[in-house]
Amino acid sequence: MPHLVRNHEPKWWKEAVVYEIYVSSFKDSNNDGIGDIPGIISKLDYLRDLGVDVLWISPHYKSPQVDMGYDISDYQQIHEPYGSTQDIDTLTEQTHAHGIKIIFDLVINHTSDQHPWFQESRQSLNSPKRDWYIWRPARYDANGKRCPPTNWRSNFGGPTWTWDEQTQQYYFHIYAPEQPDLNWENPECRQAIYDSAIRFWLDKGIDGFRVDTVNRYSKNMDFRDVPVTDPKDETQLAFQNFTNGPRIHEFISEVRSVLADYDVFTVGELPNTPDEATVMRFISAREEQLDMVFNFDTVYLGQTPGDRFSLQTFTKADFKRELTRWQKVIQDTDAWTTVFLENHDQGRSVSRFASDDPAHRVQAAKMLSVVLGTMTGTLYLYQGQEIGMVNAPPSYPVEEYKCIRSVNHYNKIRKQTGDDPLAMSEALDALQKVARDHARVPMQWDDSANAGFCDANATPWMRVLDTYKDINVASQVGKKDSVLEFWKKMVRFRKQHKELFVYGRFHAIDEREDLLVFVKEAFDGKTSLTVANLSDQPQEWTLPESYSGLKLALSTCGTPENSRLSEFEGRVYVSETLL
Ligand code: TEU
Ligand code: CA
Repeated sequence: MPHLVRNHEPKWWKEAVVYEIYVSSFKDSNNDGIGDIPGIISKLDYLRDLGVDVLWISPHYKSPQVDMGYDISDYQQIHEPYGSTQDIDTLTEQTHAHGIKIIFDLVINHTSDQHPWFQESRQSLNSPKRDWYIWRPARYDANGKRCPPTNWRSNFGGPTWTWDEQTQQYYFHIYAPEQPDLNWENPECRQAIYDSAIRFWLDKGIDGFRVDTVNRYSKNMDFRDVPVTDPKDETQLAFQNFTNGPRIHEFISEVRSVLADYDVFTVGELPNTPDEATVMRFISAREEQLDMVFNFDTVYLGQTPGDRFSLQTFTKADFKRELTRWQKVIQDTDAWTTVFLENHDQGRSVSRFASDDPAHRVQAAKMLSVVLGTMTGTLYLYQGQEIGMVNAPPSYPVEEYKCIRSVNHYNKIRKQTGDDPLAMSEALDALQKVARDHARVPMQWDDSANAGFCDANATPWMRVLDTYKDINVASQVGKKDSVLEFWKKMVRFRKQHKELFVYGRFHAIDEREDLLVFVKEAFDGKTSLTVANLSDQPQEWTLPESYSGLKLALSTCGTPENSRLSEFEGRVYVSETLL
């Protein structure tokens, strides 16, 4: 039944396919082993051919790189190995010349401890910038031992508080000690953030921001202990106390009013927020907060909220439920959503949600492309996803994991268990499944040594995965059955029928464990049906009676069979008028 109402006001950023570039690992132009801005510029033709509309550039700002640039020491300078101010201006200009827009990462929950603001803040108790960060006195236990103000655990392990010798107080940090949280309660501090981190770049003509950990600006400022749930650890999970705090919407409104003078969009990270009503307040258009957010419920599958490396099992039913949840929530509302399975903080989707077995991974990657490419929302791809890159294998040595979160976790287990072999092998297994490192290895461009990321005689900052010989751009360009060419086709198809795929109404129509089947309806009555076999076994399947008028438009399989789906096959059927 055509519903004849256009629910979502059309916007360019709703229709966009956004591609995230992790600068360090995309393309190294000068063989120092670190990806850089000229490297990105050299690949703009590739990105245009892929069909992406927006580039999201991971933090390129000056940084000591304790957390890969999410620790910024100067918002207006460039991390030197990445290039110069001239390079970033050229990137913006060249990206635009390719008909592509560009957004930057906005990291304003915290700075680096090397930022001049923090340097000044830590000088003395009456520094004019003392209140720009969150300082609290120590507590003392019954034995007179000095303790942090709360027992909260930071996101990278260890306390959220670090002692400062000079001024004899603790400062607060949700992430690493080298990433002190800015005090958003201080209006002067907020204005400095807006000028330095936001207006400065908008005035240069960028098209928006991916907003880092946006729901953590406001905390519970009364700082009380949480109940002990993990007696083994000196700190306790407490993320509820620094997520979606009491003033969060007020702060985001203010940010929004800074952005209001520009034609830009924002996509905010909304970690640890599964509650639908809470999310709606961030994404409903009339709330005037963010244009859309990343909900992490799908990529968190298999992890414990707040405790990434405590692995849990999850089923295909869990995957389907989480993946499709926001499709329905935004329906009949003025809210907008995102479609994604990867970013620089997550393992590879083929490995996590399908199969990286060499016998299946090409089919599996294409199947995920069919699913994502026909879902409602703004579609995000992460570098390497378009060629079906997979996680590092179980044999990957622990020394190769570089991410602060991975390293901290491994060291913590070593310390807690006295290097117990079983515990250590479990820890390594967890890294192999969900470490952030899998997304951060060099992009696989060709089959030369170092995969074309840098020259053979250079040393990449992270080792290139051995899979580069089989999974790389050069071997897929122009090859009909490749993951890359499939993604290109999918992106074109999505845009051609954007009323259906970008904006359409969604409903799931099959409850079989191994199949994901959903229908999309455009406001003018056009219909499509997506079917995906999530298993490594063929499945008997025929088009449901009520949709028998639809015609096969696309399949991941060379010769699709009438009543049977092959392993990891994905298909899209559409109303005849669309063919
Ligand atoms: O990550 C945001 C964040 O809160 C994550 O810790 C998230 O909760 C986690 O991935 C879920 O397990 C952002 C950046 O994407 C990340 O790279 C940074 O390390 C972090 O912020 C700090 O800036
Ligand atoms: Ca370089």
